[in-house]
Amino acid sequence: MKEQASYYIELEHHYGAHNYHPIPVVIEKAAGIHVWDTDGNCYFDFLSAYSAVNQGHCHPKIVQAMIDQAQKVTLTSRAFHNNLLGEYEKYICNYFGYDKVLPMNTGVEGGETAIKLARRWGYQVKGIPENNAEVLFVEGNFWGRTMAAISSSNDPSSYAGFGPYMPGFSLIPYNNIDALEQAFKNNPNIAAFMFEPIQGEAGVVVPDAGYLQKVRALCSQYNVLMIADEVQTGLCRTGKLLACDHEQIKPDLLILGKALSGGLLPVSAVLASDEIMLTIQPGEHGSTYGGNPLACAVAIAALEVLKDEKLAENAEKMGEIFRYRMQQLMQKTNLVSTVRGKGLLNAIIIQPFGDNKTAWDVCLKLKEHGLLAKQTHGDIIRFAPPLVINESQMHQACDIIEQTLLNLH
Ligand code: IF1
Repeated sequence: MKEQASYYIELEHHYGAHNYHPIPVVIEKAAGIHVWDTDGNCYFDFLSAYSAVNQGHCHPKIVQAMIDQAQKVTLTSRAFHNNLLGEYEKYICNYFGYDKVLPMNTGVEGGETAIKLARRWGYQVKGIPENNAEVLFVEGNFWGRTMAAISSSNDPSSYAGFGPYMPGFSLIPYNNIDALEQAFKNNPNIAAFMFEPIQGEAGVVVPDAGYLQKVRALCSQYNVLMIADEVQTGLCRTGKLLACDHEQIKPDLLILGKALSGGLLPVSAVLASDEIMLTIQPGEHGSTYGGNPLACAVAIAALEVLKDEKLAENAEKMGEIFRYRMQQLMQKTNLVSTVRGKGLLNAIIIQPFGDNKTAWDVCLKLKEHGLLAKQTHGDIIRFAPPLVINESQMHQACDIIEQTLLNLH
């Protein structure tokens, strides 16, 4: 007997931690840009699991790579070699143009790994006195939920009530080159500057044109490692392979995650030069599942799909259509005050309406009309469909957004 959606929601409420407040929909199946709930209703997925399914849900080629490898060997640990890890490491290093990769699992593990590498490089190469390395972050950053990640956050919903916090982190405003140079001038112990080329959780905050190039120049000038967190902006999401590619700059450390596996299992990676990567010796960092053969096979397939299906170019084109449609919508209603983004990482800002209804209420209505999206920070709705969306699907989805917003009361 098929259970009601409420049955599944109740189970989660009773037996699961209450660390999320999901939109009330119970997904049972997914393929490409669509998901289906337990009642058989079909939805456009305009969140893409926070940009983890850029290739589309359950991409056949990536699923097949997983099935094939799962029937050979899935996990050897790094205590032994296997016949996938080296092939994957060579593939991803050549794909992004770095000497070496350190494979991990989640995005936040990638961030933690990058900070450990930066501190090591700071002591061994830059000559910062032991235990004095500083890593600089920007206000509004989000790179995960670990103690280090929340220690670098200025968002109380991320850090409040979890102290004491990790030392050696400081914050400057995002998209502010003067503040960056001032920080570098004032503190010779800064090992790295870690930031998102476009801020995701902050609400798709796009910095001024030229910001990335100026950051690159200042980091080089002051011998500070530039760490780009491309966990959400990378892998074709913003219309280029990497968001850094919009300004033709190359970070010293590149953090990837999410769509690196096409949404099949957690796979993350940190890429860097030999000078940086070799500051960590055997036994000084690692992970049970980091670089496991199953993840390697899946990640190679996921990266091949990005190129084979020209998903950066499609994201660029479909993103233009989306922002154009939203700008048209802004002429018809004052509910939407802003649309911003790059490629298929976009967001709109919703003005309060009705009896103090918010973006959450809009998302509930969008769900009723067959499109799933999620609000962030109260008044912002992020729209990030899988990069395989085509022109007619994009127009259908924009029709739903338009009809929903024009009929709100
Ligand atoms: C949640 C959003 C939040 C990330 C960037 C690293 C990580 C993330 C730029 C860590 C993770 C996820 C986490 C998830 C919701 C989602 C998210 F920004 F994508 F919307 F929270 F802000 N760098 N973002 O965005 O990767 O360890 O999760 O694999 O925690 O609610 P992870």
